[in-house]
Amino acid sequence: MVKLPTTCSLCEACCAAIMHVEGERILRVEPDREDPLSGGFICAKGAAIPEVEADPRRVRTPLLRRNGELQPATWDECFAFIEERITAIHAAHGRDAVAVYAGNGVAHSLGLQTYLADVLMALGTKNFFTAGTLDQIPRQAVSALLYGSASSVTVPDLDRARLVWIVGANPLDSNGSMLSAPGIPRRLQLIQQRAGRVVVIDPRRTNTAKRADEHVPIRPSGDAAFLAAVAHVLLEVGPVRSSALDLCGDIEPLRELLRSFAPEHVSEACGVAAADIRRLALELRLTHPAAVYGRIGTTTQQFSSLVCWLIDIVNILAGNMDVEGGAMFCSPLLAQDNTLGLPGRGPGKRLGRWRSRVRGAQEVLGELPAACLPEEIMTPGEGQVRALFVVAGNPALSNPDAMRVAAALERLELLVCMDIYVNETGRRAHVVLPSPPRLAKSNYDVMLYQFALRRYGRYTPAYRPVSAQERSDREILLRLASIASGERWNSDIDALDARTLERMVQREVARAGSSLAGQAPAPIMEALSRLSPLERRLDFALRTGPFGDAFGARDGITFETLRDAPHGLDLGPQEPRLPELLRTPSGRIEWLQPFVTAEFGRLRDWMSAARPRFVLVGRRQLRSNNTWMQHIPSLRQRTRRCTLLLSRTDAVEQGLHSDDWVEVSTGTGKVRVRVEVTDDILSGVVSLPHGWSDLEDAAAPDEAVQGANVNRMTGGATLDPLTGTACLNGYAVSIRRLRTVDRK
Ligand SMILES: Nc1nc2c(c(=O)[nH]1)N[C@H]1C(S)=C(S)[C@@H](COP(=O)(O)OP(=O)(O)OC[C@H]3O[C@@H](n4cnc5c(=O)[nH]c(N)nc54)[C@H](O)[C@@H]3O)O[C@H]1N2
Ligand SMILES: Nc1nc2c(c(=O)[nH]1)N[C@H]1C(S)=C(S)[C@@H](COP(=O)(O)OP(=O)(O)OC[C@H]3O[C@@H](n4cnc5c(=O)[nH]c(N)nc54)[C@H](O)[C@@H]3O)O[C@H]1N2
Ligand code: SF4
Ligand SMILES: [Mo]
Repeated sequence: MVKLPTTCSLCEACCAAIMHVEGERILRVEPDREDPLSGGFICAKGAAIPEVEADPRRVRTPLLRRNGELQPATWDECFAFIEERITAIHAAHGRDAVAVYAGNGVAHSLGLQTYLADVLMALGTKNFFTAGTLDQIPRQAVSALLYGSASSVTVPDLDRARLVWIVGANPLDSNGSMLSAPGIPRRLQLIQQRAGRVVVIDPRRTNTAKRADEHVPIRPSGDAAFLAAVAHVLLEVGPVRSSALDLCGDIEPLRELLRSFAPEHVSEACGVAAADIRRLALELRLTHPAAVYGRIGTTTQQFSSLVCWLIDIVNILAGNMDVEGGAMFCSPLLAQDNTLGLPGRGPGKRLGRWRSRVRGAQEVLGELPAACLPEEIMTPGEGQVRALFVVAGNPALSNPDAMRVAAALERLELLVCMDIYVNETGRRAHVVLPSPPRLAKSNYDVMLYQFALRRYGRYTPAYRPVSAQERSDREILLRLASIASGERWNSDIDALDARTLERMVQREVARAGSSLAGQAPAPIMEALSRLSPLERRLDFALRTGPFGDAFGARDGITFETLRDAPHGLDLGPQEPRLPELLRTPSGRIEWLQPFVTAEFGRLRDWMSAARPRFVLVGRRQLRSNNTWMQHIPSLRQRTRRCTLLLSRTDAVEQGLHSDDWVEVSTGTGKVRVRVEVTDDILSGVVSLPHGWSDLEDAAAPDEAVQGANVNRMTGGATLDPLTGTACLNGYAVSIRRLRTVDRK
């Protein structure tokens, strides 16, 4: 038996773990107590890795649809089939006819995220969609506008803060998001032990709210009004001086924008008493360091981009932006766009470089809103999507207007899914291409360490090579890239890989302000050649990163430094990064954005509009992982139920009891679920988790994990105006009691 250091990587916490391995089997997984970031924490999902890896439902060979059924096939057959269809579609209908949907799994896989870029480059399609427009894109788009880089997203410095506001997030169950901080329960407890305070702002009294010092039950989507009032109060008492505030330049226009948002004016609309808003704002003004942090409840609601903007404004006005213990910009070990090039200034980011064909939604950070995907498949005309690659995602379940998505998927001339299961999307595919098992993959959480509490990275090499029946994610994606670029599927992928790497090196050497300035590409390529192709990419990003040795130009880290730290390479806590981090043309924080004025107008309308009787919000439960892992035995527990949470007051009024069945509906669709009456949710708000499939549509029907797909009801119509992100929280629903006979 061997004990292998690894990273769980199932969610964003990036817990360090030790796998006990015997032969091909993972016997158990335990926390790695030597790891400086996670300090000995894993959750039930991490402990379930052995079950996931041994799961008989896992796809272990490629599948190809024959006579209407997915059947085992050889890799060669699958690639040849894809090549034939893609070549024909490209020839007849052009580049945009082939689309890509990258799911959440991409963010958790080194091979997928590294080589997906190669596929996109080769495809040259504007139809690139990701789960990001169902998730964090408003946060990143606002950062791109204000600071010139989508990576410039702050994390709350939990380890040093004295006050933290958690807005629309439930890290006790989600384990944190855009915040890689394993062991959130302990970290929050330590804040309290330091006599600090944790405040949770959420319509539901979540597990995080229960542990907090104060819970502010806010009306769904009331955050923009609430935070505008907080900013209003901060301006009234006078903002705290800081370098972030200085970098904002003249803030007079901000007073004008926020003038009408006094607490007394917004209180009714957001459901928080004016006196409480003032008290909370003053506490934030007077407690240092402190941080306001927002997640899913702030980025997938009615005013997502405006709320993200307001969170930054509040952090800046309260003197908490970019200070230790406050809201901190991270330095990852790998290069990213806010560490490369000249510090303090840059070209900035422009949104809307292209538009979606059917509804003209604007491009955001290189992608189009996922909510547009079904119409791009269903609407005839030039540029209609006819083929789709789904990489580690499950849009049939996770995307808004899910029934329409499912119908659209069935219309495709080619649907290729890269996944380890046949999920509700894969069930409709022509080809399913499985990733190799965990033991045959190397790992580094590129995207997630961007939001780590510490300057940290941890690399796990593959324990064994891929077998003759398996293909690495790199190989699969490079073969798809070959096909997309018009070459044969079996052309030399190492040569393709090397050409891409060489282009990356050339581009970096030529970049103004590059740490490689003056170096020739050839010796750099030569230096990289000591490693495997995937490790070369990592080495290049490390050595051109903020702590890298710039290929000998300075002292710093290389791939070997990382490799020699199997329990994690920790370069300490985050440090302030302004103004160096900025990549805006002005070299300032460009806070005054045109979208804000328009959004405040929309907010005023919303504040005075009639209220729906019920609005729905989502929730995550500890033993879940979006649309997958439902069926894993140790995760099928009572804590994970697909019930509609309903407040006791509303239950009495509606004559409903726990376990009664109801039909919940919107103009888009309806679901049937059981009620769970609770004291932990605001009256007028109901909550249903996502990720459950309806029994009739389940890829693997299983009574024991039966649920309802909430995305049958979410509309693809109301999108965040700046980013096209779907509104998955705070939309109106109707509730109707079902009698036993109606349930048939
Ligand atoms: N109503 C509602 N809808 C939501 C949300 C919500 O809160 N409410 N949340 C949204 C959010 S935040 C997100 S991120 C999206 C997620 O949306 P998706 O990304 O579409 O769905 P996931 O279930 O995360 O899909 C991950 C897939 O990756 C696969 N996978 C796991 N490991 C591997 C691997 O090693 N290789 C490969 N190839 N595949 C692997 C899994 O089997 C699974 O099918 O859902 C969104 N949808
Ligand atoms: N166990 C588990 N962990 C996960 C996942 C999972 O499926 N299961 N998914 C992972 C993914 S992909 C992500 S993106 C993260 C998400 O991580 P989180 O954002 O922490 O997860 P949620 O539980 O969805 O928390 C969102 C909270 O927002 C609240 N909310 C809804 N609408 C509003 C609103 O208008 N205002 C305010 N203030 N609050 C509102 C909801 O009540 C809910 O408590 O979790 C990740 N971790
Ligand atoms: S918190 Fe996330 S990363 Fe940590 S063990 Fe659980 S699933 Fe894995
Ligand atoms: Mo997500």
